[in-house]
Amino acid sequence: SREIIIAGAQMGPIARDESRASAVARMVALLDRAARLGAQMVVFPELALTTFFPRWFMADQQEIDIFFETAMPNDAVAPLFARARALGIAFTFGFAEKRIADGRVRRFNTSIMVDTAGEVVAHYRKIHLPGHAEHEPWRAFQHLEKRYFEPGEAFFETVPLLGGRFSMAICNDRRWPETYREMALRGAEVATIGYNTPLHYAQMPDHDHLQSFHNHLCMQAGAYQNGMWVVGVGKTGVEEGCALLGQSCIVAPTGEIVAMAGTVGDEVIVAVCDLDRCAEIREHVFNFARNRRPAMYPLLSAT
Ligand code: ING
Repeated sequence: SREIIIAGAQMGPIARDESRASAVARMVALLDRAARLGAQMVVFPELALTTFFPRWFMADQQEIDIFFETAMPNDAVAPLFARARALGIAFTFGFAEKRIADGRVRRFNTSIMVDTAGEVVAHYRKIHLPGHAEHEPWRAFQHLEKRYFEPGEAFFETVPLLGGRFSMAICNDRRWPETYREMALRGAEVATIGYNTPLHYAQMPDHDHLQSFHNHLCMQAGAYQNGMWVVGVGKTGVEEGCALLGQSCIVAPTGEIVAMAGTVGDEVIVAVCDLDRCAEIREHVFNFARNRRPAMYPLLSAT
């Protein structure tokens, strides 16, 4: 068996004016608690350093850019990197990334993977951006990810770490079956997925009561149909008046939820994840080589 103890570090609300130092201090406290529980890897939510700012329309780019990091690592997250390195713990977290690339400023909803030595070993930039690009005042709150971020242009890579292979996704990505299949075809054994999910979905309020069900449905199906561990970790609670879904969870390759958060605040969940258990699925019911027939799904690979 290849057992890794993985923790999900769920976070409660981050206020609009909460400092990076405050959010990072909370992350360090969660890391310490995860360490006491034996964790070797800690997964933090999407946009873990700031409030979920796409809930507001802002016209002024300078105001928007307050929520972005222009370097990573940076001084604000140094205490987190230092503590994790001292503890020998790998971790992932999401943040708003502003970078200069190809001679122009680019902004992404990004997640990074940091190894046990404190080195950034992978970036992932959110591929499926939900929401809308223009101010829509009819909504109780905005969801302007399509305005504030560009879609990621790199694929779902896998990273060798702690004796396994890890892939990152972010929030809306977890709703798309393609996310998990692409990761699994690339050999991923664990998918880490941070999320910020409002309980209210403005275009379809009749589904609001289904947010919890859909959250787990997607990750349990993704885990089972691809024989992967899935670690889904939310930013939760009522954040600036907007209720965000909790129920962070760790899902086994069988699709079973083996750990789940019970609060809507800062909370650590932990599970012993035997990566060899992926084979229970990938060598049998979802043996891709033996049973999958990609030639019969030509539209799946069509752009
Ligand atoms: N948030 C939400 C998510 O995909 C959403 C958007 C909410 C989509 C509810 C569908 C239903 O979980 C982010 N940040 O992607």
